[in-house]
Amino acid sequence: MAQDAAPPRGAPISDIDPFTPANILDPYPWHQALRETGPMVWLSRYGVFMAPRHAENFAIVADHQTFCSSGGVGYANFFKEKPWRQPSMLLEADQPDHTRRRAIVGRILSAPNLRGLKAGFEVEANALIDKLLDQGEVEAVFEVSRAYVLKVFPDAVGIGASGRDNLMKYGAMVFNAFGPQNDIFHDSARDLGEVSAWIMEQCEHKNLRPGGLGDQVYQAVPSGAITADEALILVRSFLSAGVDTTVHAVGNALWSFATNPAEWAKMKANPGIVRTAFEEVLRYESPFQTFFRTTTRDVEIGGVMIPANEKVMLSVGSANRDPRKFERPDAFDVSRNLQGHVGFGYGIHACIGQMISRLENEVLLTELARRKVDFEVCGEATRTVHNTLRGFSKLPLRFTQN
Ligand code: OVM
Repeated sequence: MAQDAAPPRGAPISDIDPFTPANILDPYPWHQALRETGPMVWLSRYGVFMAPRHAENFAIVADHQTFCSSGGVGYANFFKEKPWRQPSMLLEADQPDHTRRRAIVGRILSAPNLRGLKAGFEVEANALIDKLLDQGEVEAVFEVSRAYVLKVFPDAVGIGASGRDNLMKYGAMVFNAFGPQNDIFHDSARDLGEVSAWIMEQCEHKNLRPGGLGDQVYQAVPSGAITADEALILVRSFLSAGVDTTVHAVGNALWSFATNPAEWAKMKANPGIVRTAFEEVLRYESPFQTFFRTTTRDVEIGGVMIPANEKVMLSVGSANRDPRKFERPDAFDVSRNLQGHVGFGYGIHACIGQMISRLENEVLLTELARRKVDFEVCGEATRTVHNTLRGFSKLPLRFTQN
């Protein structure tokens, strides 16, 4: 399993395996252990360096020339092995192509261009809340996170109403594929051919609603800014990255507030704090936990020498709970200073969908708070065993209005 890199001399070594089900379900103790082991730790099971602290996570993503993305942002090194799918034109690309494409998609996903979506999201959120109050007890992953995100996001992109469960299946493959090729990945990839074919069909221009976010990508083709082939794979990015992440974020937000009722009380008293509150959810329970970069040259960081063409693992989850950066990092506190959290990444590859993710989450949380809805965990919550994403597969909640 380990890559072919030689074990480093003098660097701290750990045999912790971040990708066992037990370590996935309970990452914070071993994150802490690794942060205390050193600024860069050699993971002997995988033959990669990992950055457990905030400072190195930040420095690595800031230096996109040394720590590149075209080698893939998962454990697999695309310079040494064939990617499992055609690489993303944004995520798994470097300058200058990345920059050119990002300019187009970034404008489409910018706050001003998304403003028109808010009223519709509010209608959906309120219809959902009516239903939740009617039902009382619900399994929130299915009936809140998925129901809401699978409605509003694909509608915004402009794909059809049927078959949307394929988006969940595809997201599971895409994000598990950033980890090692373990059982978790293989289980998620069982219907790979069928699901990928469905996804690619949705990305065709003729299948996208005129005026939707997907169609807007194709509108950049005639000017020559991007090619039609690029447009297809850029729309695929919407469907790859925009669903599972946000579904997990909604679930993590509900869990964080349900288990920290004093923080929810602050939200009900002042729904205007939703902006910071959602950022705190991303810090406290980061949906996107880990990713990788590939070195383009020999580089020294955190006191270790990393040779060229090696994978480096970054831990968003660990960086966001580093006590060197955040006071009382294990407390969920919507009043804290969140400057520098890396829940949406940082630098030229920072999450391009962050404005629509915020819009979806902020609308739902604002409407729940404004309507003085309370929710508590009313059964056994089950976390997802997932190579990259942190969230729930079952979250029973009881909704009441006070
Ligand atoms: C993409 C893509 C897929 C998964 C995640 C992501 C976190 C991007 O296809 O561009 O960003």
